Amino acid sequence: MFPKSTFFQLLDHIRSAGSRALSSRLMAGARAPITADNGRRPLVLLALVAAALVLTSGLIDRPGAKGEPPDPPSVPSDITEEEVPEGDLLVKFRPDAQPSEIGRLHAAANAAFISDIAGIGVTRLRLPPGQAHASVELYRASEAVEFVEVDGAVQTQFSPNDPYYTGAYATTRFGNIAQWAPQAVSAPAAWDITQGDPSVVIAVVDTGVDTQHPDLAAKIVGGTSFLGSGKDQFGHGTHVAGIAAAATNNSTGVAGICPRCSIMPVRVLDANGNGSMSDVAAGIVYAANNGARVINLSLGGPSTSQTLRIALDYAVAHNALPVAAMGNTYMPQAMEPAYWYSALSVGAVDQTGAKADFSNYGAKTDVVAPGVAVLSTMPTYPVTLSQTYQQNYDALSGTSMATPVVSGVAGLILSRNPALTAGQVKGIIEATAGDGKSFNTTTGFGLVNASKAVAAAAQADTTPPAVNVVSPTVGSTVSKLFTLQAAPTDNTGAHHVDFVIGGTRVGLPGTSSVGGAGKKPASTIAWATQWESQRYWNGPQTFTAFAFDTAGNLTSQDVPFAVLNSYKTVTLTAHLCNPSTAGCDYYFLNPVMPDYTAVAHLQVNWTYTKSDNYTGRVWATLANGASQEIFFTSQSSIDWYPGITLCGTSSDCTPMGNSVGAGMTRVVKGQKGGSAEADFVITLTYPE
Ligand SMILES: [Ca+2]
Ligand SMILES: [Ca+2]
Repeated sequence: MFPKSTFFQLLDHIRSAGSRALSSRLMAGARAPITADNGRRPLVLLALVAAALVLTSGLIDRPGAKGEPPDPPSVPSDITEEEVPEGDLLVKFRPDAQPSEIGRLHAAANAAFISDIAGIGVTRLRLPPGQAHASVELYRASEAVEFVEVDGAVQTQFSPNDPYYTGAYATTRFGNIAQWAPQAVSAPAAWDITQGDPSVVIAVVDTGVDTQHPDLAAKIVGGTSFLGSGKDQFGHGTHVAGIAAAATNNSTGVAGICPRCSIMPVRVLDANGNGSMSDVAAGIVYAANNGARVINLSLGGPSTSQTLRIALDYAVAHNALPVAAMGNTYMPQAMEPAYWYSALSVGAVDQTGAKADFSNYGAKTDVVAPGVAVLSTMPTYPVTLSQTYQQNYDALSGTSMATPVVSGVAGLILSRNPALTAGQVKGIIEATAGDGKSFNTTTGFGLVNASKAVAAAAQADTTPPAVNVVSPTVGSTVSKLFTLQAAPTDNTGAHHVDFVIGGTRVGLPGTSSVGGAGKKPASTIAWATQWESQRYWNGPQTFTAFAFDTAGNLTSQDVPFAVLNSYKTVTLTAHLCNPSTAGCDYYFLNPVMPDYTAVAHLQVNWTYTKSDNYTGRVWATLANGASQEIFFTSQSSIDWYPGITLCGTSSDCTPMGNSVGAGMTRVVKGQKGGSAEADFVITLTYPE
C-alpha cells in the first residue's frame, strides 16, 4: 500500500522537477476508457493503437507539410476532445472516512450515486459529462479516499476474424468440426479418474448463457445479470460455458472439459460483448459470494483497474479461483484482469501446440490452452454472433476460448479434492503444465495437463515450502536494475517463486534452472529475477514472494522496502503555427530513448503568441512503441501523471522506441477558419 502522505511528497517532487506548476491536471486522462454501450468506440481505440505504429516510424521521415496542413499521422482527423469517452468514477473510501467529508466531495464534484459494489466497498458515481477525469484529483486529494479511478471498458476476447473461420470452418454445419481441445490437454485420461462433480460451480462472468441449450440446460445453477435480462444476446458466454462444462456423454453436441461441473451464468457484457470494469468486478464478487469455486473471465480491457484488482483478491480470499484471458492483441502484455496476479492468466495455442498468433504473451502469462478453432455450444436462438456463426454449435478462436479450458481443468481438480484452496488449485495447474519445471514468456508454464493435474489433486504432499527471501532485505533501499531473489526449501521440491509488486507479477518467475529462458535477458542465478525499479516512482513498496512446491502448495512472504532513483528531466521547445507556414510547422514529434524502461511524467505547456479566430485545440501524445496515449484539450497545459511508461531498448517493447509530441488541430468538428501561433514547452521527467 502506498501511504497517501508519501504519494503527495512524490507529487511535489515531480512537480518541482518540471518547468511549470500543474495548472491542468488531467491525471487519468491519458487512459481514455471506452464505454460499454457503444460498439463503435473500441474501433476508435484500435485506430489509435494502430496509428502509434505509423507515428513512430514516421519519426524518421516526417512529411514536410506546408500550407494548409494535413492532420498529423498519429491523430485521426475527426476525433476531438468531446469524443474521448469517459466512464463513471469508482471510489473506495477509507474505513474511517467521515460521512460529512464524503458528502462534501460528492457535492463538490456534482456526483450522482449509481451503486455500491457489494463486498469490496467500491462506490460507482456518475459525473456530469466530461468531468470524470477532472474529478479524479478532487477525490484523490481527500484523506477520506483510499483510491479513485475512472471506470474502464472490457470486451470479450474471441477472434471473429481469425483465418481459421474464413474458410471451411465458417461454412461447416454443426458436428462437422472435430473437437481437439480436450484431447490436447489430456482430459480423457483425467476423466478416467473424475468427470467432475455438480457441487463444483464454475461461474461464467460473460455475456450470459443460453440456459435452454440441450448441452447446458441441466448444468445451470444460480446466476444473475448486471444488465437487465440474463439472456445471452451475443453468443460468447454460451460458447465459453460449453467449453468448460458442456453436458458430456449425452449423445448430443460437444463434450466439456469438466463434464459434471455446474455452470453459474453471470451477465456483465451486453449484446455486443462490451461492458464495464465495475460490472465485471461486481460479477466476480457475486460469484464468490454465491459458491462459485472457479470464476471464468474470458474478457479484457486496456485500462488498469484497482477495483478489479480488489475484486479478484476478494474472490481468492473466498476460495474462488479467477481464470482470465490474456487478450488477443498480439502483444507482449496482459489485458485486465489477466494483468493482476490474483487471476490465473491464460494464453492460447493452436493445434500444433504453438502460441496462437493473436494471443498476448509475456511474463504475465501463467499457462496456455487450446484457443484456435475450438468447437462449442452456441445459443439456440438468434444472437449477434449468429450474423457470422451458426446457432447451436460452432467453432471460435481466442484467448476467450483457451480460458474456459483451464477453468474446466480447475473444476476437475476441485472435484477430486474440494478441500484445496484457490491458491493450491492455481499451483497444481502451473506445476503440472508444460514440462513441469520451466517458464518462458511465450507460453508461461506451458500447456495445461488435466490428467497430471487431477493426479496431483490427491495431494500426496501437503507440506508447503518455505520462501526464504534473500533480496531485497526488509527496510532496504533499491535503485536501477535490481535482483529479486529467494532460496525456497521444501520436503519434496520447490517448483517456482513468483515475485509480486503492486499486485502483479514482476520479472519472470524464479525456477530451479540457472540461465533463464525465453526472450528476456537470462537470469544467472536460481530462484531470482531482474527487477526494473525505474518502472516505479520513488517511495515505499512491498515485495511479496510466493513459493510453490511441485504439489501446488504455496507460502508467501512480504518484504517492505523502498525505491530511490534520481530523476532526469528532458525539456523540448517549439514554436508552432496553424495553418503551418514556411519554417513553422503545426506539430512536432521527438524521440526519447532511455536504454531502460521507466515510468515518466509528461507535461505540455504552451502560450499563444497569436490567435485570430482560432477554434482549434492542442493535442499531445506519448507513444512508447507498444501503445500510444493521446489527449486533446482547450486548456493551457496538459499533464500526464501518474502512469505512463517509457520503453527501454532492452525491454518488452518494440524497437521503435518512444516519442513525445504536441500539435494544434485545425478545427473543432463542424467549425473552420482562424489561425494561431504558440510557443510549446514539453517536459518529460523520469528516473535515471
Ligand atoms: Ca454433449
Ligand atoms: Ca511440499
